[in-house]
Amino acid sequence: MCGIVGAVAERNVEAILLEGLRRLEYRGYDSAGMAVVSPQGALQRRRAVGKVAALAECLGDAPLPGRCGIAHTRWATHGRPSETNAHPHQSGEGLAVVHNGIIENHEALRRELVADGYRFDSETDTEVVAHLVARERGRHADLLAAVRHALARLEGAYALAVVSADDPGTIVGARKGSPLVVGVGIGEAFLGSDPLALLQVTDRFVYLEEGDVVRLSAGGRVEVFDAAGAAVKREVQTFEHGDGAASKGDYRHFMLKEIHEQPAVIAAALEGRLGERAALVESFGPEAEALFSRVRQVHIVACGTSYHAGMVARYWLERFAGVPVQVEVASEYRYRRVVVPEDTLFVTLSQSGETADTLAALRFARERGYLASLAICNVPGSSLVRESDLCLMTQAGPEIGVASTKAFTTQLTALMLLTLALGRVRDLAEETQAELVAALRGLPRLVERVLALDPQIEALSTAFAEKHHALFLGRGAHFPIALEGALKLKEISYIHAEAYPAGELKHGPLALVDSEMPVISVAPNDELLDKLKSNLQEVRARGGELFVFADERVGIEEAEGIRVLHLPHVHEALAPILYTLPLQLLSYHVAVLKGTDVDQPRNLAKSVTVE
Ligand code: HGA
Repeated sequence: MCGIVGAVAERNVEAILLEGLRRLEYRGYDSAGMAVVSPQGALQRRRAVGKVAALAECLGDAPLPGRCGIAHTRWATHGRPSETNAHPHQSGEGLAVVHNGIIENHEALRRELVADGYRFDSETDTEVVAHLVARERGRHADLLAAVRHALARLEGAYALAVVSADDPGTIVGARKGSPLVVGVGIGEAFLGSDPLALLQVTDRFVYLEEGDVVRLSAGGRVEVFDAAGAAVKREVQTFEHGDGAASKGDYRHFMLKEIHEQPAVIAAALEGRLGERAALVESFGPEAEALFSRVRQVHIVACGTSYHAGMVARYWLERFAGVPVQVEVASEYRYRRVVVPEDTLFVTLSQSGETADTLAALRFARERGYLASLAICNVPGSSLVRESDLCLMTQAGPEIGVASTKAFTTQLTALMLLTLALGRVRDLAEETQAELVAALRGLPRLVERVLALDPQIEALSTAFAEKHHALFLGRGAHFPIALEGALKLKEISYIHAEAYPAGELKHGPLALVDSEMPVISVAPNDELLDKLKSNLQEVRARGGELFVFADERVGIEEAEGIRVLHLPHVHEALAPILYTLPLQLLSYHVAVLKGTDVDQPRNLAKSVTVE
């Protein structure tokens, strides 16, 4: 999704802004732009379609000197990707705006502004903000007052940054529904839609809250005002993950690096949360024990990969904690007339904690009489975390690859902790708790062993490079893993992939199976193994080529038309986590063979902050 960077410094800001945009590239975008107020007090702008490198080239030819500026990477929602639609948007020659989000009443505002004599150059919703602020600037003494009055007219979601030639050395930012952080420097101040954009200049951040407006001015001055307009102090927080997270290290792609980080981040997700023989319920917060003992139902709401994690959790929570569970995608849930039984826990899952639909679902749920809300999230200080009653951080560290990998397996780890915590207060047998705790402790080591199979998985990937379709099969808690495997393949290799519960095969998808349709199946050693084996025979009998990831103990061996990769034996409850890895690696290698943009697949964006 779109990215914002802003800087007011004692030096030229072009390089800072450009580096900030490069660091936001991972989020997915279609065009980029920058506006800087020159030493002579003139506002100048450059924009380019495509990558930040294209903007850099344009700046190489025509630099933007100046100590105050804003920049943006755009992921189009209103108006096609083009130079005219790229941000910053200007009103006249003197004022420029960058915006993340959607202005829902833009049509009405556009009509009003056109009637007032404003000329629109773009098809975007954002341009109304530029003209609105410019109109208000004519009526008020400074940019801050003008932005505040303009905000009062906006409906929808935004993170904004505004500069004006009439207010040199000043940036005004605002957030409502889209994240925005202030980077605190020495004698300089920065703005970013994600702290990662600014780690080259600072590690100290103020996370703006809903409705906040901020003014950055010369000398590093930062003034924050809340939604009511009162000056407020917001805590300055130090970013703990270091800047290494934003570099690929020795890996060819962020995705590969993040896949290989999984043993470490799963261990981090468990750290301090396991006792000798049981999970520590208080990891979910001091009130968790009292709340969890009242839980009689769980509703899980999420999007994309996080939704698949929620689907796995349903199997775990029902089996080990004995609670009924509903799992739903947030974009559907938020528009449904949900019936909430008494004492239902509302759980949201999101890597970024800013996923627009999930956040809206949480806000919608607040009015529905849930017992409490729990966010399982990777970004501390994110909106989802701040607005939920309880939270559990997944500790995956920044995830840059658009296709989620380590965020998913750490979500699953966190959900197993939730299962154990709810199980504990609901009398799950102590022996079972101890067995699962021991299995969790051994999980990072097993994940390392699966990663060591990478060369074999890479060898398998050659069979997919020329294919146009693939079918993923799984049963029980591995059906969502099959869904996640298909999603990964679609996202980064653009091969059409579908996933089915293996038992559904003969109810339709079997008609698709022939030698051109590779079928991938995960076959852990669980109670459904024999049933799965029969389903695999059904595929073989129709000439389908099978790729099976199987437990080393299940006795599925290679034969004509069946390629088998054996995985180390794992406690069957944790198998969904382990079996995710070969599917991630397979998609990765297929995408590399196909030469796609692995970390930034076409049309997709990281952290989907618009509806
Ligand atoms: N609506 C604006 C910004 C889109 C956005 O935030 N994407 O993530 C546009 O279309 O330019």
